Amino acid sequence: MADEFVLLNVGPSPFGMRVKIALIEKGITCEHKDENLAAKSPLLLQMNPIHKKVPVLIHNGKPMCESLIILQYLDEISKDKSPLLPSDPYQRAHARFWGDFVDKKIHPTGRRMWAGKGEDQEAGKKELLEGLKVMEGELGDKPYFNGETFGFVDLSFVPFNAWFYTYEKTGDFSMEAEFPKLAAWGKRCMQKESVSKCLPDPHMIYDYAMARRKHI
Ligand code: GS8
Repeated sequence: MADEFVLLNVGPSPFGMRVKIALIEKGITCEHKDENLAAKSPLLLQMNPIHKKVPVLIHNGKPMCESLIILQYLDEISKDKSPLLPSDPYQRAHARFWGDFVDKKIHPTGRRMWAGKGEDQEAGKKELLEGLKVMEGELGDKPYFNGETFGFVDLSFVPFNAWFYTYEKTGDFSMEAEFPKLAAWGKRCMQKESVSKCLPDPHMIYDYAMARRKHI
């Protein structure tokens, strides 16, 4: 019997986008089920009873949670097709470090900025810009974070390319002017079909963020 994959997700989730891109990179066919986070399905609550969050990837009935862990799982079960993590153990640890940095220093600070107000928003902006500066330094003059090929760190970070517009609008700065290497990297990644297929229109993300903001 063929392997069965089901992804529980919501469209604007940068974490879900990671998994969608990885599935395409790995050539894995998957059923997609959209969740409503305001009324979570019994399936989501059953599959991710601890965090109750998306994405959840269900492989032959067995759930996996946490996007970076899901990416590593997909890489392990499909090693030969579009490898995501480098083969060298030190380089693998290095890539995991940067994926974790995105989760700790980009996503929460960006959210604090677009969802926050006043001093909180300013503090979020300051931290986000610091985080983006560090990412720009890590990318340097390489085409991708790992060097010549799209890999784990690119995949962890690229969904935020769809969020950059929201960051620019709510933080009143320009990615192109402040972080030209990241802006060019984002465009480079968008040339990959797996990425352009999975990243929503940045204006849609902005509308979603502004609508959410009213309820936070
Ligand atoms: C984060 C998942 C998450 O925050 C990962 O998969 O990498 N560390 C996890 N998911 C959000 C949607 S995206 O903002 C979520 O499911 N939120 C529902 C809730 O908090 O109730």
